[in-house]
Amino acid sequence: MTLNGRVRHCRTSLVVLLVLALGVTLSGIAVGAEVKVLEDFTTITEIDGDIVNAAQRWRIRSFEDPVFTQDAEVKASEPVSLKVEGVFAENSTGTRFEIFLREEDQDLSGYERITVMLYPHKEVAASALQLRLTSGGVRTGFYPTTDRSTLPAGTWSKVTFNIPSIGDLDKTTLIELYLGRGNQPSYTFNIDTLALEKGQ
Ligand SMILES: [Ca+2]
Repeated sequence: MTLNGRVRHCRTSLVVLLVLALGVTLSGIAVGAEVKVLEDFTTITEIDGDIVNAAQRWRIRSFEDPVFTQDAEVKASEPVSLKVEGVFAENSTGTRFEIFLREEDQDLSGYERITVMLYPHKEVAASALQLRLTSGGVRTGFYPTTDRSTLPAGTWSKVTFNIPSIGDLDKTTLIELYLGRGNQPSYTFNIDTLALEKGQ
């Protein structure tokens, strides 16, 4: 190889390396969802009856004598999760959380998924979980999880709901999270890390 040939060869190799490095960097940027955590129960300021005030304001419905505990042992994210124990109200088909979003968290525009971490103490079918939103005063229908499996007892599962297309999502005031009762008279679960996601 001539001197010129070697120089050309080196330049070509350098260009190939740069292109490869750029490709790896770009793929690194493309991989990994963008996540905005709405709730991790780091700051629980009040537990009062069926209400929990944390980053968002949570109210549980159709669940008799709910007991809420800050659980530092079982948690998906530090320092605690919220443990929920209760009895399904008579004739109810299940229970639901009404999650009232703080004003600064009401813009869901551009997000694709709502995710939440659940730790059921008895296994639960993913089909028992549903979600609906109220945005700009418009309430959606029920949306299923993207999962079709069973959430096993005694472990954390990430539950995903695709955000419904109901037009403008910049004033989403309420997320409702439903848990069907199945044939259970009572139920215990831990809940943590409610988040918005976009990208893969
Ligand atoms: Ca947490």
